[in-house]
Amino acid sequence: MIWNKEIECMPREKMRALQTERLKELVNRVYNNVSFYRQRMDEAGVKPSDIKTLEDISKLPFTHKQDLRDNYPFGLFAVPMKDIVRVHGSSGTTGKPTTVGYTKNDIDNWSEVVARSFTMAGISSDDIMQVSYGYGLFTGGLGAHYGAEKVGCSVIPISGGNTRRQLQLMADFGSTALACTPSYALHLADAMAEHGYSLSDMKLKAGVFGAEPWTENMRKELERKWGIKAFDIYGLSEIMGPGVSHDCEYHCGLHVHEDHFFPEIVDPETKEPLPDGQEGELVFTTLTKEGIPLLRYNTRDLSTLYREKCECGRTLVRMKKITGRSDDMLIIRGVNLFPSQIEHVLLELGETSAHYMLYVDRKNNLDTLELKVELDESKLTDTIRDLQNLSRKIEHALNSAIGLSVKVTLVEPKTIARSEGKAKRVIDNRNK
Ligand code: DLL
Repeated sequence: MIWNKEIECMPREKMRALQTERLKELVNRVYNNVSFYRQRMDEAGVKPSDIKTLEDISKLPFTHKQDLRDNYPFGLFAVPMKDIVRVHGSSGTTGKPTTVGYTKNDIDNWSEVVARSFTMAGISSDDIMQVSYGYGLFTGGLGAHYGAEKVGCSVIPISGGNTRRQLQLMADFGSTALACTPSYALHLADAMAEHGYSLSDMKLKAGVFGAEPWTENMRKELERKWGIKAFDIYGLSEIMGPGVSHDCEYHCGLHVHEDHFFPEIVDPETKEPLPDGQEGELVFTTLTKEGIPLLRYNTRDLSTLYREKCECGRTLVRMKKITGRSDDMLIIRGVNLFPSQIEHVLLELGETSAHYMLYVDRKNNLDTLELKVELDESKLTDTIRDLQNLSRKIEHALNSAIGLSVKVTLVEPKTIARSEGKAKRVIDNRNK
């Protein structure tokens, strides 16, 4: 099923024409309404009238998270506060939160893109959706909520946390769709037995998981543990929230709602635009947003764009599943490493759980890497020798996959901290 066939299957030339019109209007609007953009564009020597084609977008300056922080809280808003009907924010790990504002139209457009996204997951008005993303300043809860209501689902706005209650309501209400982070979905699956439930008590059919990177192997694991189809939902608060892109049943990348969010890929070093098929930093321009429109916002997420038509019939540009952020990349003894590579190897082996934590340290000027990974319940009766063999096997697999030696420590089930929202996978003690 397709939610908005006209847009989602629009011929590419027609989509380009729509985007060009919207881009020109946007650039005029921000130049006239936001002093920050007027100043940036003046400094770059570019006037709104210089933007005539989509390619001209490369003349525009980039925007970064720091620009939102510098203009905290509302300095980048392009409309008066009386037109803002909602504020969200992301806390981040350092410094001030970044705040974003939505007009009534923005909320309508956001609900539309989330509705399109959920429809890609086969979700319809027949479904009971449990929204277990956090409700609050984080965009996950309310973003999913409005989209699910637009689709006509019966929405259970349970928010994140309280695992026992999540499982109880899932069983009692017969939730058929679950929206939460993939790490929390894994935790919920593992917690079922402990709380006296089994898969036969549940009616779940689909999961829409996002807000953090996860691998194809994790998709298989979640599909197996829950007996569901698992989908990837991507987004970020600066651009809108969840629903910037989503994958369809063919899982060949995420369809970007490009009539609202224009994507580019740029070289992480030179920041020059890269052609389709090449990996780089994902940059978005919000083509319709009124509250806080952003020009060429560099997400730092690493992806690749594909424009061939998908088997599902959608012509929307696809972005490759995100494997990490350029600023989450660890450099260990000169080797680039993303936590998702560890997840891939662990699940490929399939001999431990997928709960892990990576500890980075520096001893005698040498980076060290230790992986703590939880044993599967079934391995608890193994002999010490078996367990030693298992850790050596994992060390070997990691070494050949990432080219680094990693000390693997097997720990008991449920000893690694669980997150109800975004998982924390790395503790880097090198700069302490
Ligand atoms: O995480 C919005 C969201 C909520 C998306 C619920 C999906 C579901 P922020 O807190 O601003 O917004 O964090 C955005 O999270 O730049 C990515 O690095 C990461 N991220 C979000 N979705 C995915 C995904 C929300 N599907 C940041 N895969 C983004 C990988 C993701 N990373």
